[in-house]
Amino acid sequence: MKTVYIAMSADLVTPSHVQLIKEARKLGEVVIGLLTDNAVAGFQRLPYMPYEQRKVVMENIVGVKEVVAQETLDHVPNLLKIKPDYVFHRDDWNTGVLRGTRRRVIDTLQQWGGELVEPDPMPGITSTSLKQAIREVGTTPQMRLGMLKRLLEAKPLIRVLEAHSGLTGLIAETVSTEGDNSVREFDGIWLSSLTDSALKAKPDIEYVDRMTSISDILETTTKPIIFDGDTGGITEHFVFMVRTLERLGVSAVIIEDKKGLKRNSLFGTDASQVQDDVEDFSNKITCGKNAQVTDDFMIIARIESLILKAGMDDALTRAQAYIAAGANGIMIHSKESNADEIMTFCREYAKFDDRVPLVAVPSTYSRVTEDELSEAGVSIVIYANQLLRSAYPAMVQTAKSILQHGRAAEAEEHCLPIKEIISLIPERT
Ligand code: SPV
Ligand code: MG
Repeated sequence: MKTVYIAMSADLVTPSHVQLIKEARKLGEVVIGLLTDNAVAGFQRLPYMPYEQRKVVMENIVGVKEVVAQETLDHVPNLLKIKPDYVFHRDDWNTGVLRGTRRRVIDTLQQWGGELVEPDPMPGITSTSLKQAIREVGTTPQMRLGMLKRLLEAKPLIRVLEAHSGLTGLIAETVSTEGDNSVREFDGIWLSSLTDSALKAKPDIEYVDRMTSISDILETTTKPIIFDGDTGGITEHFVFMVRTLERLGVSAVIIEDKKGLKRNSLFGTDASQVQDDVEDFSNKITCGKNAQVTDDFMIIARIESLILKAGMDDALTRAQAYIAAGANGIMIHSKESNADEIMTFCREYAKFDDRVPLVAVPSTYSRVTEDELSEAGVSIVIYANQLLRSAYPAMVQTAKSILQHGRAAEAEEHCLPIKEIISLIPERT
């Protein structure tokens, strides 16, 4: 009996998958190389279903002899082990990020006279229509909540973009760029207190109601959400915040170790701000952890020592204390124009025996690259305010142009065409 190998991620199984397996079955026994979460995360967004769930589905499809894990996008390691007579793949990977993978499959099969078989894609099912279908299906609070932990296990660096409305949520959800071997996307969404407040023309002082923006963003997105919880309020209130966020399917809350009237960190010492006592803030973390219902919700402790000029030793002592109190992550914040103090913190942090994922927010030190942060041990990079900061000057420019010219014609070239704005959000039928 000959062997046919088919690699797939099988997140949304369609008649096209079943058809492919049926055709493959005519040539031999079908082995599915099911891409692990790590393999998929390396080149596109994480599957909705974790590997184990996708495996159960594929093992129960008629015609599948065996499901094996494919740990990389590259089929070669599995091909060398299995030495299949055929590899089946839809004839849709000659261009785009998979073309290099296809080339290596052909070269490897040649070693034992294997053959690549490429049936035409099934009419009516394109990857675009599938992506659209997935977005329509959406996600559940439980699935979304667990997604951040899964991402942390599957990817060395998680890239998170701020959103403050349904529309900016859509940008974080859908914008992507294609490189040679991967599609780059944002992995998650940051609900910033600064941009939520600025949008309502209020200062960032824990005053505005954030529920509308959470609700709008939940509606237009499926990616994991990290909520900027400010100080978390008093401990007795924070426990309710934890449960509310969990119920909504938010993956993590970041709380900062300040007390009293909170001001935005980027004021630094220009505004009077008071850092919380280590013991009190640690207690808040522990109470939050005790209050949560799910296993996957993360409480991330944000250290303001560098912002408030309390020194590196203070920052490191607090990191240790907050981890001991149960924090699932540490965000170290800085408002310096370069990443030097962040890098020093990372170097010292790497020596800790007990470590949790590190979060950085390179707003003022924006020249640092994701690769440099990742190399230093950072797991989550948050782009905390760039969407709102870029939208505001564009809107002011348009307003000025209309005033200057006494008409809107000159502003048109900077505007989204009317045809596009009216169809930007598809109507649900
Ligand atoms: C926010 O985005 O609201 C933050 C990050 O908390 S910062 O503005 O840098 O304090
Ligand atoms: Mg904030």
